[in-house]
Amino acid sequence: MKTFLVFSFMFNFNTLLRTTECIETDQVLSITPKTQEQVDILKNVSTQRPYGNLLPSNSSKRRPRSTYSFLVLLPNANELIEMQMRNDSSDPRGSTTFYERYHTLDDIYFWLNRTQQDNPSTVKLILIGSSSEKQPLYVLKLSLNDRPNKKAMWIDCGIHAREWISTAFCLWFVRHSLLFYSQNPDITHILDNMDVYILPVMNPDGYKYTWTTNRMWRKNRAVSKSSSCIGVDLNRNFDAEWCTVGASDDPCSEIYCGTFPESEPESQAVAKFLRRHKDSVQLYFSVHSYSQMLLFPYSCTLDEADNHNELLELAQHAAQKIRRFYRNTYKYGAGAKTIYLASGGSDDWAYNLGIKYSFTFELQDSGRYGFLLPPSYIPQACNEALTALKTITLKVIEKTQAPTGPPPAD
Ligand code: DDK
Ligand code: ZN
Repeated sequence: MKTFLVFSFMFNFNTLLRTTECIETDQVLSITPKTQEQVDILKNVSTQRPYGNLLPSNSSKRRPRSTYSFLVLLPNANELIEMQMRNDSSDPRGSTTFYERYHTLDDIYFWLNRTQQDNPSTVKLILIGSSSEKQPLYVLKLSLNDRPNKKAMWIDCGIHAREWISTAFCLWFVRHSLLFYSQNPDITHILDNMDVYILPVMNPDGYKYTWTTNRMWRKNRAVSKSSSCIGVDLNRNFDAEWCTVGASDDPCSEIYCGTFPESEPESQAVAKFLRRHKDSVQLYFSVHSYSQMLLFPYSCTLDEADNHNELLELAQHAAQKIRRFYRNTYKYGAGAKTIYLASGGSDDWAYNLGIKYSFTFELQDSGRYGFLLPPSYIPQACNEALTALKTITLKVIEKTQAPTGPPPAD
């Protein structure tokens, strides 16, 4: 087992853990993770980035979950993880709703069916494919009227398994749409003019694995032919400068691009669906966490997209709204310059397909809890993303669609 020597300036102790005793900076800690999960958690907190690359990965076999041999960081992480898996009956607040909690994959499948059954005229369930472990990939289609030639938007969540707030957002969005259509003018205007395709869990195998085995898992669970390492990063598997920058051809890497573009059934299902619907789909949203950013193409190159300025303006407006309503800061810009160069991403691919309004949202937080965002943060995190999504979509409708009301009299 490796022992890592980690300088504490890599950690943001002050903001990372509220309940911990004060720790002096510039202290050298000796940390011995005992399981792969602990290694992954260390990477999470040490780099403050959606994927870690400072610490070497340790390929030793997983041992049963045990107490950690170093103080401060991980005892609390275990508690955090437990808290997130709690359901209502053990929730001390008692009154939280379904949408203010995280859910298992089985719960989400149940919710999908239930949502369709309760709203038979407005919600359709579309099976677009299945995962490597043969879990179904369901898209919800929200269609609140049957105007001919209606445009549509796409939203996917849960490309990355550990980004639980992302999947929580997709559920939140559906609830908001069904509950506030004809009450809230923004969502009403959006749904009057657009259908919505929502994929709440693009990576069901990985998501399940984060509930059963390793909370910090990112990739899918595909078995490799050339290695004993598992999983492809689905957000490096799309056909956009595939595997050139910010991606790895090593199956053991967290950003493994797979064997060829769309080699994975999950990314292939999404790509096929969007190719089939590209004439109607005007907007693409992919929801991730964490780091509070509104990103748009390109991430796979430093070149600017054709409509860079338009996208920048849309993202800027959205970030301003979040700041005004929720007093929270989101960075915005082209992916390559705002977060990092990364090829094979779904947003760049969708953009090149012709969906000129293509965004990746990185939701809360900015590193304190990282992927382990407590459930009590779900409402604000989702409302921030909802505000951004609505702001952008309303402007796109305004720019691209003729007014729907009766034609003005001469
Ligand atoms: O996939 C990533 O590493 C993050 C989300 Se965790 C997004 C990077 C920018 C968009 C890539 N197309
Ligand atoms: Zn992600």
